[in-house]
Amino acid sequence: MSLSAAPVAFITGITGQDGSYLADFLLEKGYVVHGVVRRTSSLDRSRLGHLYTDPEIHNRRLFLHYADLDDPTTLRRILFKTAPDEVYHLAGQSHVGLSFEIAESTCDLTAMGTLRLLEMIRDLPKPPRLFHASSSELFGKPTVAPQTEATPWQPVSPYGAAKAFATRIVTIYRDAYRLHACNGILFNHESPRRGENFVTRKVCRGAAAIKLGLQDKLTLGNLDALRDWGYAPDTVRGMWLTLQQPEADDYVFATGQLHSVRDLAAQAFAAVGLDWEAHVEVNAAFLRPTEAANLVGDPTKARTRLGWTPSRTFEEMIAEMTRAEYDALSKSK
Ligand code: NAP
Ligand code: F7E
Repeated sequence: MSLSAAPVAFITGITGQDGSYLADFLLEKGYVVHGVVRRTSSLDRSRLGHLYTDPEIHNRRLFLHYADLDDPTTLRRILFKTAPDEVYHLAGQSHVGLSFEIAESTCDLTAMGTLRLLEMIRDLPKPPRLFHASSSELFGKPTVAPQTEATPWQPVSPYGAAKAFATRIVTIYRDAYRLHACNGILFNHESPRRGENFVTRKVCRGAAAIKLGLQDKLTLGNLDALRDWGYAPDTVRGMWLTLQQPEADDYVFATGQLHSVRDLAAQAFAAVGLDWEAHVEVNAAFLRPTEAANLVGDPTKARTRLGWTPSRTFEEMIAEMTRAEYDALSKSK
């Protein structure tokens, strides 16, 4: 495909776990990809390193632009200049526990940031299709399980409340202005590129570090918490499938399987031949003021309409993540 005929994607949050996998996926499909990066004191964008250092890709098919969700003038200018066919809106403060500590900026970026982006898209000469990364945190403590696209929302965190606003405003703009705007209601999804302060990565890294003698103990919060943990590369495939449909719609992406933090620790420590109970301790500092519960998704709509299915089991994913931590820590030892 010639570059001028290639579809053009625009990703907010390209340096994050999902953004980096989505960039890999879209480049593989022949897209030209534009991504938003923030100015930081270090140029180390580790999740994009393999693309950034490839001269066939960087500044040929992958373009990075400095902007910020709270800098609408710049974002608007880049959107006009790049004229994307598809926008994937993944940027935001994504840590639920931290959203209690930095509530105002989390809500501004997540809720108002999405509204500002919709306003920009609405003004473009040819409005692109929009995917918004919504979250199972919408549901809070639902009374029905598993949750579907029709389950009522009752968020219990600043993050969840902000995602609820953002999700609803996407559907309002879809209906009011006929935008092709879609929500993916994403349940937890993990990978070796997960941020280090999310529980799966923290546990896999802790198990590997203890095995290598780099750490004695792993300190966690609520061991009884249950989550529906899927695999991030599967989720980004779902994002793309969502935007390829003739009608804009919302989809749940989930595995339908629940595991506890306890199960997670048992799996990760077993992967390096250790007994988790000998190494894990609990500290109330990692508990949250309120905690979502009973979150397990029903992906039937995504499966039947998009042909989407998860490619990894929880056990396979945790083994892969723990192996990746072990290899990385062994090299730096
Ligand atoms: P992540 O790894 O935390 O990445 C977040 C991305 O947002 C990073 O690229 C970050 O840039 C960028 N960002 C943060 N604040 C920004 C700002 N003010 N302006 C511009 N960019 C900003 O998150 P993720 O796991 O990839 O998740 C992607 C999206 O899906 C998020 O919206 C998240 O809330 C949502 N989601 C994720 C999950 C999950 O399980 N992963 C589940 C449901 C929903 P820096 O690299 O510069 O920090
Ligand atoms: O916590 C418990 C914690 O921070 C998972 C984000 O991607 O998914 C993610 O949010 C569970 C919670 O993810 C520790 O209390 C125990 O019950 O990995 P997490 P999250 O809060 O579920 C949703 C769908 C999103 O939308 C978010 O963007 O594990 N837990 N001990 C711990 N959690 C952390 N982080 N650290 C602990 O030590």
